Amino acid sequence: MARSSGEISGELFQRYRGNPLLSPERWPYAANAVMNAGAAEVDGSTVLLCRVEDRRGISHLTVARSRNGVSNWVVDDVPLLAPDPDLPHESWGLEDPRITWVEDLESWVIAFTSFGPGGPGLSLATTQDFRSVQRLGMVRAPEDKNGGLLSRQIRGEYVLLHRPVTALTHRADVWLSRSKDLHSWAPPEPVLAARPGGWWDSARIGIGPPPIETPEGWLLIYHGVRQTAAGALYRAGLALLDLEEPTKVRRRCAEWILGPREDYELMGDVPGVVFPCGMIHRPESDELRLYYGAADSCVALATASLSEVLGFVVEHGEEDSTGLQA
Ligand code: BMA
Repeated sequence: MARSSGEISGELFQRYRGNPLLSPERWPYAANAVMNAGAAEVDGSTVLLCRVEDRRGISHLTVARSRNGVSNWVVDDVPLLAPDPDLPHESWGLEDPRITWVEDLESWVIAFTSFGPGGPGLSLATTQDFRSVQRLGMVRAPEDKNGGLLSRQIRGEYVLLHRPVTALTHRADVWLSRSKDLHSWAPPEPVLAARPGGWWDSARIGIGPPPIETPEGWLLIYHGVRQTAAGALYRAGLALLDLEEPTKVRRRCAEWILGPREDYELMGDVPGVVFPCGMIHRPESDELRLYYGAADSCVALATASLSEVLGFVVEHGEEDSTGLQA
């Protein structure tokens, strides 16, 4: 695959030279922006479930497919998931999907933000083929977003990472909730907190793609926000969560691993945003493909070697001492 100059500079993730992969200009119907796509490998093809913002400002989720995951994208003419007029909590749009294959359900589980007058909440849906979906409804009330399910149960429970904002603390950190049936959920438990002061991830954080299971732990790529005089800067960082107790942060890297730098990340509806929601691991080549929204306008790709990323986070990450205390 053609890679950009990151390869020479020694960065962990290298941007695909053909970025952006998907943009509103090449969409089959009128759209303002295409961004923040969840990713899945389905029958040998890559499926990106894209957040598409229409020209009212309301988002829906539409599938784009590619045999090689980088080019020749074929985009559906109609959304897979669009706001249901009978559901007020979806009336302002569906956003930022994350996709997890859950073996014991023999389904993909899609976690997405459902936005309505009550604020952003977190909803789930399942699919077997990305051609039809079954809604499970809103599972976390506003304000909550950035949800992603782990791919297996832990001690008989599904685990959902998410980002509630509580009226009490006004903090925007990563928490997790557990459920035996994906319908009733135990109260959230804290996982990873925004770091105070001058840090790149000081204003708020949220997961990127659902973490992937590795021998070292759940590999988590998360987004962190810093407020600047020019607005919010969205970057991505790395952490490792304990395999059997994912509230324990085994490692967290100090530096971000991907931040806005290229024109398509710096210019758009919201300049200075990289927002990963999809990740695919290709074991045969050790490759990680990270699909991310850029400047809230298009979808881009960066790749890395999983073993290098794991080596990096184990060597350079520190045990997290900034996590929220329960
Ligand atoms: C977040 C989400 C994302 C968006 C990002 C930057 O709060 O709404 O969809 O990409 O802000 O604007």
